[in-house]
Amino acid sequence: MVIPILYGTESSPPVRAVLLTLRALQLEHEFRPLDMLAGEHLEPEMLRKNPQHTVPMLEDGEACIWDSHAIIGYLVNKYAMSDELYPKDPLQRAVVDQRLHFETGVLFHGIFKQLQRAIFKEGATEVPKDRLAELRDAYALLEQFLAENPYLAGPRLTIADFSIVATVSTLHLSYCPVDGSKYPKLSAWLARLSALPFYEEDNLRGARELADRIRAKLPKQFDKLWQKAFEDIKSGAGKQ
Ligand SMILES: N[C@@H](CCC(=O)N[C@@H](CS)C(=O)NCC(=O)O)C(=O)O
Repeated sequence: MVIPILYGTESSPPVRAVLLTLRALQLEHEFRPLDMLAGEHLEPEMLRKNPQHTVPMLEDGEACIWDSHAIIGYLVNKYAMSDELYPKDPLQRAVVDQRLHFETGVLFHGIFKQLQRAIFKEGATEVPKDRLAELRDAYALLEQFLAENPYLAGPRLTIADFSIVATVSTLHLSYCPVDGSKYPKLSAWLARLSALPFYEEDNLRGARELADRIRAKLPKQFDKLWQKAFEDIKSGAGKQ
């Protein structure tokens, strides 16, 4: 039997969104790690499979699918026993899709990638204030998304939670801890997700690895708040 192959690196938030989805589906798969710093994702064979050279990339038989949001929707559509993680009901699906687009446009490309550029390409040694303000605005929006429900797209866990927790946990551990006094629902949601079985293996390990690299570039901002963020996420503090 051919099993899906996931290419990527655990430090990448969108790769971890796929790992969380694969785990929820209990889907047998192979993980093929790519050394991005060595440019393995740019090898001709990989470019043939994904000319956009991004990870995650899923190979399922003859098909190559990239962009984490396309991958996790596909995995549920094709392999899930029910549509709970990605509801078929048009309105419920629209809410999940809105959250997924929020992850792509606002959290990942709008904020996370800009922060990465500032730190790793432009040599900033502190989180730029305007970026920090954008990140806090995004946290405030997520707090509103969670106003009525324990999960981002309603009463049940969906792929929107997997996609957003992979990025938010990274931002939380590296650039700006989610302050529970300002964002109590977001903080409780993070703790709720961090209590998932295998969360450490599927998300936290890679998030920590990346956060360690980022924080090494931000010596002044490695303070008690960051330490607390690490301890809380490990102990599941605030879980509800
Ligand atoms: N929106 C895409 C983002 C993918 C992305 O930019 N991944 C980064 C790693 S976190 C990457 O592959 N960078 C290498 C490159 O673009 O060449 C997704 O959700 O899959």
